[in-house]
Amino acid sequence: MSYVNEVITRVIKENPNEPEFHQAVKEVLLSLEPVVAKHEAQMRRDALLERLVNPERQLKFRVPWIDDNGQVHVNTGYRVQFNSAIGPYKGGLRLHPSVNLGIIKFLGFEQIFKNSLTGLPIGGGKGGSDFDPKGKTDREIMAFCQSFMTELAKHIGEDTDVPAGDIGTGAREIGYMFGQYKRLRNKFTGVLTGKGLPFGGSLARTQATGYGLLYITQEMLRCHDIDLSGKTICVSGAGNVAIYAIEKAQQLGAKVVTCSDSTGWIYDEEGIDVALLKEIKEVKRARLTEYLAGRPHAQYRDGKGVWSIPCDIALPCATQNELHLEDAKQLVANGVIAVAEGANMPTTEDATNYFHEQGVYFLPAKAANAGGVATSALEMSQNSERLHWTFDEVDAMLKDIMVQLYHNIDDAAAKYGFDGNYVVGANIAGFEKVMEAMNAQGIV
Ligand code: NDP
Ligand code: 2IT
Repeated sequence: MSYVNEVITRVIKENPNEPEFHQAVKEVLLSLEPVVAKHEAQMRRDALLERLVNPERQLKFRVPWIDDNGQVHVNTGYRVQFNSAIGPYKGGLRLHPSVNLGIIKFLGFEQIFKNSLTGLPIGGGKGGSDFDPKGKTDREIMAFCQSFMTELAKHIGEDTDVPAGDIGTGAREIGYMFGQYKRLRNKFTGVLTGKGLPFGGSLARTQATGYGLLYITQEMLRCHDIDLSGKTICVSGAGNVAIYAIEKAQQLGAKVVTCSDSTGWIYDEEGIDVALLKEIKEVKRARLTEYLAGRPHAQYRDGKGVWSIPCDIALPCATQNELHLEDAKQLVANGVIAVAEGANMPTTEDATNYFHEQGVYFLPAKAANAGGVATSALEMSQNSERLHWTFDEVDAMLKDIMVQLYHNIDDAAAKYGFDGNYVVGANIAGFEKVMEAMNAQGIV
């Protein structure tokens, strides 16, 4: 058995019931075969891949909190500090009832390579809880966040581990967590990113993941002599990533016709009204059904379905494994030319393979959505130097990072004979830097 397959087999055996983690490890390690072939003896001797797939530290803790009626609830909190070879652990906190250790491990593992691809000094980590923020009052959210941070604070710090937002964690949650950290530590530091603007947040962080997704998609298309302007786009999701992907796509002259949440989806053939979407999701925290009140000509359907709408470009921006083989077949039959992942691992393995076979340009999450964490690293820089950069400064750096990132993964794919395969390119380019750092730091 090849070294890579030996390690995959061990991961599956030693981490039972964690299918998302197995999926992420398989996808990365299999595409590293050409690099492993060059360094196999040393990598085996140093157990490099075994160390890569084992988190440096994983924390699981109790989070008790009291609701508005005086009832006590108990959730489980997680932080997986996966790899600090190139910088302090960095990655978001997911608050969603589906959260478990395997999901946090898959996200933390992906984050190692994503963060490496940004070119900035950040290691990989991820955390969260099975707490469900839906339907909770602000006071209940605060009670949860304070309890969660009371334990998490013992393990993080501006030079150790810097959490941020993800599904269910936005500016409100980061604000409550920051307040509790400061109170516990008596220190005002950049220990979290995605903070509010008055207390160290970076301009353009809110927009960064969605905007970055469009910057890299535009650069990839430009390099294939395709203009993004005038294209029809299907987006899934209606959260932070989806909203700012839609906004930037429209600014660049494309038409986005769909969005979705966990109850249903919208098809607006005149183009999604992004101001209305922000009002529903960012202000009212309501369901997508409300969209029809503002746009009566649009269509709302329960369940899933955005990938049935004909489009040139598909941008999955909701959650993992939301775009299946049948969806990929329908998209290809409808003439899709490019898919770029705003969410983490939204495309299943067989759907990804199908896109490659059919010659669809495919940008994987660790490259396509790296703009969010890259801008988080820019927030860390501003906090360290106690300065505040303008929106245009941060946005220009974000754009440069995404353009550079595209060429980096394109070059890495070509170097190993996988021209145009950005999955292989991203995994190899992300890994090589981490491997070099791990080798230089000895067996740790
Ligand atoms: P939000 O919580 O802001 O939005 C998530 C959206 O996806 C909502 O519309 C939500 O619907 C929908 N959704 C979430 N889970 C499910 C599910 N299980 N089934 C169906 N729909 C679902 O999260 P973000 O926009 O921040 O995150 C979206 C994706 O992007 C995630 O994969 C995240 O890891 C990734 N990401 C986020 C970054 C960031 O900076 N925020 C950076 C890089 C990646 P509903 O509200 O009904 O639950
Ligand atoms: O998946 C991700 O990259 C994020 N949720 C953002 C992490 C961050 O630290 O900004």
